[in-house]
Amino acid sequence: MSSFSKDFIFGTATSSYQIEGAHDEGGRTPSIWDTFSRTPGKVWNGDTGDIACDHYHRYEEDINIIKSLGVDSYRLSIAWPRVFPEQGVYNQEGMDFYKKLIHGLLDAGIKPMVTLYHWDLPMWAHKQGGWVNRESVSWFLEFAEKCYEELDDLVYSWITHNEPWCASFLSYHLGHHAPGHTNLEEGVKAAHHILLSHGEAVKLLKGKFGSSTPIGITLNLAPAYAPTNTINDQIARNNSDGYANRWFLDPIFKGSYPMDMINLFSKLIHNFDFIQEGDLESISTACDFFGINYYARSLVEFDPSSPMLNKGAYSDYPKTGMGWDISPKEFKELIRGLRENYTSLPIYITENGAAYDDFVENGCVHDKERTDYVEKHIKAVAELNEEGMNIAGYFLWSLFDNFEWAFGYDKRFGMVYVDFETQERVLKDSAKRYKEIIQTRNI
Ligand code: PNW
Repeated sequence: MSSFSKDFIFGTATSSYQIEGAHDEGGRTPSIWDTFSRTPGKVWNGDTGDIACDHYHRYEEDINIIKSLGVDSYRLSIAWPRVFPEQGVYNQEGMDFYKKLIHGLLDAGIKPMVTLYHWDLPMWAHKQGGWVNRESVSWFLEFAEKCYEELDDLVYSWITHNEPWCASFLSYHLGHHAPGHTNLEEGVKAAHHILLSHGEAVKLLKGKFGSSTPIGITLNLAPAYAPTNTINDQIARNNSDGYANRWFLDPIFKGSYPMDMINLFSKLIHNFDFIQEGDLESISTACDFFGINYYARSLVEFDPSSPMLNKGAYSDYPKTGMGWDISPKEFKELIRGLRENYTSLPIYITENGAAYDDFVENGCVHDKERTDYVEKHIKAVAELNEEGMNIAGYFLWSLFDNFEWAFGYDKRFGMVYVDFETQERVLKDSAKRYKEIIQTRNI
């Protein structure tokens, strides 16, 4: 048995577009996800976040659910188009929703961890190129500044960005997420501007605001493995690691982009002038903690026809409902590697969880597979801490079944089941088990 100290933070996480609904209320204007989800063929079943979990109207009931789980902290994100529905136009009503929500959490004894950007870029910003346009950095800073002004004395910690890889490469290069573009140069530029906006937002909080609220960034990291030791497979492994992980880790922690990836990208991108003098210094501004979203390892093999020279390889690991490998061992290897090569900052696991096909049976949801998945990863966290890896907290993704991006409502990640017809919420078995782990601080 392993135990957790009493100051270890157990939490759960959501994001604005995935749960709020009320897409046209309170002065909110559309984000790229409203547009993308309305574009035929982009999201499973044509699902949108118009209603989602209707959290915008039900946040009080939802705070009670969060409280009933016994978590120490709740990670939420702020919808930028609620706060700035048009360029330069601040909307107090939008901000007030988050004030009420955060006050409610504090009253319930729950520490709010707040992400500024979890992918709902306002359409007004997209119409000017979105993250591909360097101006996006100043738009983001204006948004961040308002959030700091209004909320900094209430939040427990800030996260500038959730998963820059998804917001850049998955969205502008691979086209699976909004805005659905398929251009490597756009992806690399978007990644750069997102990273730069992160560094500038850290400087703003610590400098002008003189705030001591901890601030960090969350990356999704997928440690890469190859099925064989052939040179070609090892090249594939290295490139996958470079594309998914090092392209973000290196600038944040080392102040440089990985040269092997610059070389690879330079076959398609001929001019890197968008990386300007001083940018990398800003991107590597010291943070207070590092957030990691971990779901699975990736197993890749060489593919001469693919732009990044790799493709998913056959893996015999058990899978979650997303088809992702259940890989807690690789999670431990990832954390050890980060400690060795990148950072000694406190680490928060800001997301970890699994999707399965759940259903309600006599008022219960017996999600044994999710419970197993969560137990395995929490146990790994405890063991990593026994090795001195300094993981400060664990946030289960997700509180609710919600709008799972390109998969719409087809994939359920919640520990609380949501009936999207009635909006009824039902605690799954995994939630009950999570509550027990938090109470006993043992696994
Ligand atoms: C993360 N991929 O997204 C997000 O932070 C959450 O909003 C999301 O619901 C959760 O993980 C589960 O998917 C990802 O395709 C989406 O590699 C897609 C990928 C990775 C992370």
